[in-house]
Amino acid sequence: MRVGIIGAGPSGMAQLRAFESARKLGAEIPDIVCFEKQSDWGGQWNSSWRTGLDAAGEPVHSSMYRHLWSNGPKEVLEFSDYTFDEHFGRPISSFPPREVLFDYIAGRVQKSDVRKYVRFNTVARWVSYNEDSQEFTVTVEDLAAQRTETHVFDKLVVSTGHFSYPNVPAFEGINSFPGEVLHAHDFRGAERFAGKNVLLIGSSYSAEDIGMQAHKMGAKSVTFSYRSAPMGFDWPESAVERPLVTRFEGRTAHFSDGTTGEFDAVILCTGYLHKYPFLPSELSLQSPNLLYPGNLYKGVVWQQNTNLFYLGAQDQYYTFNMFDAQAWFARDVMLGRIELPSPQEREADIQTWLDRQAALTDHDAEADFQTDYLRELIALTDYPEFDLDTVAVLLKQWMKDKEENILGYRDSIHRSVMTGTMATRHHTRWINAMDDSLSRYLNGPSEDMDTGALAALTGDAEQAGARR
Ligand code: FAD
Ligand code: NA7
Repeated sequence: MRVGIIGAGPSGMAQLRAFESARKLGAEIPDIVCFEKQSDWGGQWNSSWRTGLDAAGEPVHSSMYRHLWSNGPKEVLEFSDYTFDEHFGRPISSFPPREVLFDYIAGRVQKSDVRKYVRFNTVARWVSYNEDSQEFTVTVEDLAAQRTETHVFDKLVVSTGHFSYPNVPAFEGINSFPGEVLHAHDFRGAERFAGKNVLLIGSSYSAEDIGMQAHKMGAKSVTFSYRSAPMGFDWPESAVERPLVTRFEGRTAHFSDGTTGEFDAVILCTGYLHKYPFLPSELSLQSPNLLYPGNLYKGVVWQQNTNLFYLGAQDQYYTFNMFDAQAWFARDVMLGRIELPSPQEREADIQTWLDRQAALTDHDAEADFQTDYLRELIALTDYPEFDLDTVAVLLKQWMKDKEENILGYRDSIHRSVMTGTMATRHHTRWINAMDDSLSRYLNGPSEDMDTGALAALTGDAEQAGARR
């Protein structure tokens, strides 16, 4: 059997790891090739300053930015077969910055020697499926050699993510806005918004985090404009929520409640498109950003062609360990360890989840929904089980912490359900942390600073004293 994997972000890496885990336990595994258009793995977590096109002239994939710290507790995303304790050798805080999480996910796959399966700098251009031979033909371009090649597979895994193609709604007058207009995908850091009045359109994770990045970096004011509902956090004084922009006139935005505001910059935090330009429409997932996109049995298997698998296609409360659960499931379907039910039964199963999704009333219910989804998947494979009920409690606590202190929730600490280890408090409060590098994170402020300077830097005199 030949398995093709498109994308070596956390989901594709999970698929590689899933096969490796089976191989270690004595199973015969298929021939695997994973195509990754970037020069390294890590997907969104492998980010750079670049926007627009990357060095090879391909659309920049990552939407992450400087000073991006995990927006959920690491205890929710921890791998159950590779813990933070195992990777770092000591407890760390609950909300690490991007580079630290990149190090963690890369550490697991480096250890399991799966890099050999990945063709880096190789972009999937087109996929076709032959119904008679039941084979996929994948045309890829080796970007370094500037050469196209075709590869034939029996099974295909799509793990290219869905937070890279910006959803860009139109607003009257925005083309004449004299300041900067960008989508969250192209945001790389808020330093230049110091002293500026910033407008963010959208009311989800990107709006919240980029807005608070702007505040942290000294924006004069931060205004959020929502379509459906305000986020309702206890914002700092300089931040305010308004309903949707109806039009722009020069620098002035008009909101639907009749209020107006003058802005220096507009950031569209309006989400992303599911887009798979290398797939024909009959194989391509078309969905808004949902916890359960339709047409995927167990959120993974393409209903009309069960040789095709999608990983990480959901909106995400859980991430890395959910991709694992999906990858282990996809692996076992491919290896014939899990027999798929009839198309009608699969359809009924999908519908049950869609009905349940339609009835979700709030964020707590959404967290429970994805917890149950994960529970069902994990029970089907040998992916190491973990205490999902406790993780669900943690997810709800995290959302409560955000409500209580949107600038401070990342300073709270949580206990790992995998190891029982309590996270340590980070040496610097998030609002004061101006260096998001791995070395600064692990090594802390310079030891030769005097206590006063250290306290000023960390914003925590007591903690600084304790460290010394
Ligand atoms: P991706 O990470 O998007 O990886 C997809 C990979 O596919 C990339 O490496 C890409 O180069 C490759 N690829 C794409 N097209 C092709 C092609 N045609 N050919 C070959 N390769 C291709 N999650 C958290 O858990 N915590 C957070 O704090 C968090 N913050 C986030 C902040 C932002 C701004 C965004 C956008 C996402 C955030 N996420 C966070 C969610 C994040 O998407 C997941 O953690 C994870 O990266 C998804 O993994 P993936 O492998 O499914 O997709
Ligand atoms: P999300 O979570 O998909 O949210 C998209 C937001 O954009 C959401 O608030 C939408 O409002 C809003 N939106 C979409 N279209 C419009 C229009 N036309 N007008 C106004 N507002 C609109 O994307 P994010 O970027 O926040 O987060 C994606 C990932 O990145 C996530 O995993 C994070 O961890 C980081 P709605 O509520 O639908 O009215």
